[in-house]
Amino acid sequence: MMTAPKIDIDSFWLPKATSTLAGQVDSAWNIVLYTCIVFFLLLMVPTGYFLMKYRRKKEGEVTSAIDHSTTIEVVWTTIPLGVLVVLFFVGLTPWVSAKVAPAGALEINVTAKKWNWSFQYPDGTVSAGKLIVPKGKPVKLTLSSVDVIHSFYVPEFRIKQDAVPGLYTSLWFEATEIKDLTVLCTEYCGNADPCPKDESIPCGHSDMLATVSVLDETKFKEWLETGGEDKSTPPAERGKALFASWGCATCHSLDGSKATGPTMKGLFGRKEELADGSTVSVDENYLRESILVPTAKQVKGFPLVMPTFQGQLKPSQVDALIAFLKEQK
Ligand code: HEC
Ligand SMILES: [Cu+2]
Repeated sequence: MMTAPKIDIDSFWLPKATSTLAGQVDSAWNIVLYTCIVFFLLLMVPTGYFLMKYRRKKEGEVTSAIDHSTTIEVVWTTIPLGVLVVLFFVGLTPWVSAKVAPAGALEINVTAKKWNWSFQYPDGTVSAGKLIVPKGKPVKLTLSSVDVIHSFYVPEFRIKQDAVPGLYTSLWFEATEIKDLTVLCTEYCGNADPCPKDESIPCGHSDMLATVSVLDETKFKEWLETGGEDKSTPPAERGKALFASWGCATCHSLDGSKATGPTMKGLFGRKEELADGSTVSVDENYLRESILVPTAKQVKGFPLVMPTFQGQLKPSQVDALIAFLKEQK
């Protein structure tokens, strides 16, 4: 299990709201909740009272038989109907605002897969596990999934939307505070089985966490220009982070154990047996090709299930991954 996200609670039960939509969602929630509480009490308190007052007090007592009252029926039909019609519109208004993104919103494609999120920007920059957005600008997310249904949820923004394979869904938000928040996958499902022994490797929807970093506009532009690369960290270290955030670790172990794919332990320099009977020695070119065109050479004993990372990872990210893989002795 990954560590549970820390969420600031500043009202009685809701996490601190930090999007422009959140106010509307919270008022709708409060109106529905308090209406329900009022009606619950209106029904339950008299029920309790009548139970006491009209209980059978002595053996053989017979209740008076009232079988019809048009007035009461009209009252208990029209009042709830009126209340429900009002509640419908109370819910519809924020729902419509949450569905329709303002023109000129920054469009980001979100791809969900077992068990991580990646975010693609209009200029082609792809960021895995980290959604970077500017403060005070509308952002439209278009979601899709490559495998099963996932559900994108940022409690502080009060937005949630399923990511469905073969379908695009969307939502939008405008962040109001410079802050790091957590994206949760709220798809209600058990964990994958079997899970890797290393508990820091995400396994299951409940482990599918990502970060939303809200930056001010200049910092955001800087980040986008450099493609989110922090050049001050050594490549192997960046590679390590990429290996985790791009989900390589779900299929490749670092400790020699066999998973969906071959282990990365001792990979560099070894002679790899391929499915067609030939062998190849693992060098930088082989690693690069394995990441970008996994179907080019199939390792003996493994299925061709690795997704291609061509067009997703930048050349410098592939270099960083290779630097990291070379260190797995
Ligand atoms: C869905 C599972 C899966 C994911 C995710 C995955 N791989 Fe693979 N990978 C495989 C399988 C299976 C093979 C062996 C079959 C083949 O050659 O395509 C493989 C082969 C490789 C090889 C060649 C290994 C060898 O022993 O010769 C390398 C290198 C590699 N993957 C790196 C990566 C990196 C880096 C990532 C993340 C960016 C990644 N893989 C993500 C399943 C996966
Ligand atoms: Cu999920």
